[in-house]
Amino acid sequence: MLNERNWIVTEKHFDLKRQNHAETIFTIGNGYLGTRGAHEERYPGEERTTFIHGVFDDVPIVFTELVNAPDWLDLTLLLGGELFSLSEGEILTYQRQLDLRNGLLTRSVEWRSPRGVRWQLTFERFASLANPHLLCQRVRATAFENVTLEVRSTLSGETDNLNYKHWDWLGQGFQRNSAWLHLRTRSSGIELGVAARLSVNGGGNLQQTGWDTRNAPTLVTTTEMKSGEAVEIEKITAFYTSRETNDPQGAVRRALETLPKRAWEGLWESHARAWQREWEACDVLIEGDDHAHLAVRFSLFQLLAAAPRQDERVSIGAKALSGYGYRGHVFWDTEIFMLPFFTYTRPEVARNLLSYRYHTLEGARKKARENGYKGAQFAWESASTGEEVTPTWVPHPTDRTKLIRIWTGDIQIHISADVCYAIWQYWQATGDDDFMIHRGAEIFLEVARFWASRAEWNAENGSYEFTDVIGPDEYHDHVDNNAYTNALARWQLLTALKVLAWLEGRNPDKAAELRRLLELDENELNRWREIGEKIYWKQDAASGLIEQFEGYFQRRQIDLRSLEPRMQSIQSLLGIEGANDANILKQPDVVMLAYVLPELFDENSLRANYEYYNARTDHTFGSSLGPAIHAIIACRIGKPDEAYEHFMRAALADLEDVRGNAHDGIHAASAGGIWQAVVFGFGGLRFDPEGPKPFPGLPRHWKRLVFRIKYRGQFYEYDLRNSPAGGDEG
Ligand code: IFM
Repeated sequence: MLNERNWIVTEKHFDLKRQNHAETIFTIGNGYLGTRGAHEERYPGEERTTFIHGVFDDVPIVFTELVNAPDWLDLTLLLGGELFSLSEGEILTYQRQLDLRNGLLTRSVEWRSPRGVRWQLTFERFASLANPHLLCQRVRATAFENVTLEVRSTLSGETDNLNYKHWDWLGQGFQRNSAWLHLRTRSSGIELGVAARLSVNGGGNLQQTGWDTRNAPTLVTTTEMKSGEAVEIEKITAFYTSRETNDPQGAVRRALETLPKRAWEGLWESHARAWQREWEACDVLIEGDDHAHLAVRFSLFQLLAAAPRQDERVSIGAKALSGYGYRGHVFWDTEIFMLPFFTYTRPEVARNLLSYRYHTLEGARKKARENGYKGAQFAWESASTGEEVTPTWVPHPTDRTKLIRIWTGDIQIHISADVCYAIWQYWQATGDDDFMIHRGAEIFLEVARFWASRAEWNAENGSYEFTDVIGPDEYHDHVDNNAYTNALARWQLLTALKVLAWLEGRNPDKAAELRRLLELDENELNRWREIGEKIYWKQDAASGLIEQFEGYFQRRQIDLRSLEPRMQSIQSLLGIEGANDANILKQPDVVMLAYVLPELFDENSLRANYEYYNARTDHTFGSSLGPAIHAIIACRIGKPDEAYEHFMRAALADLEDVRGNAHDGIHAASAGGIWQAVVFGFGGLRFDPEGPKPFPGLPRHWKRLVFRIKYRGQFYEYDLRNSPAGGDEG
């Protein structure tokens, strides 16, 4: 399936105005760290960041954030004494390419210096997938005059997060061609070792020197180049933190010492093989739509680049490892949007991501306790401990004199059920009983306990209610009986009972241990059933329409079409209160429910709810999480063209920056949603007792769709084609 087309993302022009968007797009990573695509040389306004999974540190307002690690890209080139910078001189040719097959980022430039010397330069870099502690760079430089080339490489511990500093200096070392730094984060006390080795091959009269400047050791090599002769610069950097070893600075030095003199080729081979194995598990082929095909692969690449393979104490944040957006915090984005991709193609990664929720269960218990509830309430935004890290107040986006109260951390409670939903889906898909026995079941029971303590009995209508919540649609806060929240709570409570019953049969000792540990008795279990069965639920019998929350139908009716064309979200147009009072949604809510729990909808009600809410959703500037879900439901009601429109809105969110915010980092949830839209939307994949089965409905112009999944240990590949008449064949 690994065909030759649609693997390369290309940038044809150097454009500083769009540099932050390009940095996001050209992010590379290996599941240990991610590095934005800043250039080797520096430019004003750049965001050169490397985030290492799990390296969080305290910061005002957002509590904690992923820390920008020391920059490993830095290479300053002095070409015949002139500083190489694309802002100076003349760019004769320019091309930057990310090869999605293997994460190789290449930049080829022909440049005439201000003094008129012509240079040909090729920069390459990759973050090894085979050994995620190693980062590799190579530069080939050819001058068309006899000149001196000077290469400087600084390892700087002065990096910051948008001006906020997290690193304290502990030590450093400097040798002929290598340097190392030992740092520690200020509050969380995570130690980091970083070392770099610089070698220059070619030219004559090679001299290596440098400066052992405190917190910025700099390696310097000069060589005399002859006109037309190529010189090759190789730089290998190693990172370790105290999260993996007690001796990070020793580990990085050893990592470099054991490498051969010229290490690129060997490291490249094992790296490229590792990527090939990844793609063999999950590649998607789309024939007839190169644009969509590249966008799908780009999304999968970014998910794979952020997928923790060696660490089960971290998860993927909303912007993966590619930008400052949401500061590395983890949302339901991971469980509901990204996880299905991993569950069905790379279950080992899915297990790690779910284990993160197990390891942060204490934080969820704390949150429940502090809010006066029982059990475990997962944080809306989570970081290393699982405690709530949603900011409470943030500066107003346009009026900096004002603060906005963010309520999601207080009352967007559906996430606790979403985590369980993802565990259940993983368990169904993999049959990983071990995970359910030792981790999943405890989470299920603790979350059920939370729901039961959060539910309120309403004697008047004879049901249990969840009042004062935020559902998936965040334009509406402080609402009562949000349909998504209530349905997921019901599902969770009743499924927790099933999980416990299963555990009692499968591993009675573990069941007894959990009952003892959690002090669970029959009364409590009966109460879960009673609440689950009596949760408030309202659906119009004739139309099948579900009210998103109590009173939603009475909100101010706005015809979205009357506000088009617009370049801002409905919330910015109407203000927070204005949007809250109106009937426009930021993202699917009842439609989201239709996707997550399809058994609650028959054909008519699926159509009725989709049509109703689709017309009232801010698809263009609401949440990026929405379009992929709308695409799936549009497929299910037989509207492939409309589905395709939603799908492309999701697929191009990053590559073409359709929302104008891709500079903050990739839309990782959307990336996961795109895979789901392909597989469960256009591919129509469903699971019944006999196994997975596709019910395809390809967009008219797609000739062929091929994808593969792993289900209960077996691989399945689907090769779906559009028949010439326009229908499709499985
Ligand atoms: O989790 C999402 C939410 O659904 C919409 N606002 C952004 C969050 C992070 O992506």
